[in-house]
Amino acid sequence: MSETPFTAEELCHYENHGYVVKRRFFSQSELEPFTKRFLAIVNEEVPPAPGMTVMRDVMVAKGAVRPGTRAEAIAKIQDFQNDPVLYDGYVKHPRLLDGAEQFTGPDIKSIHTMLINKPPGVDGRHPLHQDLLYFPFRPADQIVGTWTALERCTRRNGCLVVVPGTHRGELLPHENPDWEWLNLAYFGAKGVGAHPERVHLGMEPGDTVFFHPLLIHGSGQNRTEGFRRAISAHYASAACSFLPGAKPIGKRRPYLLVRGSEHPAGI
Ligand SMILES: O=C(O)CCC(=O)C(=O)O
Repeated sequence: MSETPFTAEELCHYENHGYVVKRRFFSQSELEPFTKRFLAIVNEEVPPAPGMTVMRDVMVAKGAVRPGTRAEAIAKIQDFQNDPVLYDGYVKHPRLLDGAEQFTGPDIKSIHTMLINKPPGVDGRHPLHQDLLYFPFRPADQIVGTWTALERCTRRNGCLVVVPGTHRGELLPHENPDWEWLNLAYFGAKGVGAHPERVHLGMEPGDTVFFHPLLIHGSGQNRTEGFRRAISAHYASAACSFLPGAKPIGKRRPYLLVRGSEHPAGI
């Protein structure tokens, strides 16, 4: 097993609360290529890699907001497994994999990738939800998400919000909340709303949260003039098994081995 980047207290925090924040896990110079690459893609200086989705914010797509720049139009890019700057630079970063390995074990697959761009001037909220909804395999304890702040994230610009301890519950049914503006596939856990025990995770650039796929989390509106950006990946043990009747999401979102060995009966 690789060396863990976590202290015993940090692991205990993850176990009890369902997440742990590692401060300054990436340096500013390590983050810069990710923001630059994102801007190059949205400004059409670099074509999106095969399989990548560049998603516009719903308010822009529906004409309710006229963005001043291309970057102001975009909610996120996802599935960047064919973009070497983002995938090799972030998802395959040995430090991040050492962290993920603590939860997945030694044989690690990357299962989802995103760079979330919360521009000023749109609603952009992400309702409280559980990411396990998107992963048709188990056990949940061998899946982990990582989310790294590319900017300072505060309550004012829509930082990540978590409900500690909810990783010990079940996967809840999800639905579209009754909001006027909701980005595509931003489902919320049914009946959760603005949970009274939610905690706002203020983060500095490079701070990285590792979180359990059952942890209820989301994010608020960006009420500043600047952008709130983060890069995120999910990992699972290659030994996870598909739920009965479930299938991989296909070529579009391949589960790719990033450390260790394949498991013939695994994902
Ligand atoms: O970065 C955000 O605003 C929230 C992202 C998130 O929770 C998700 O995409 O599952």
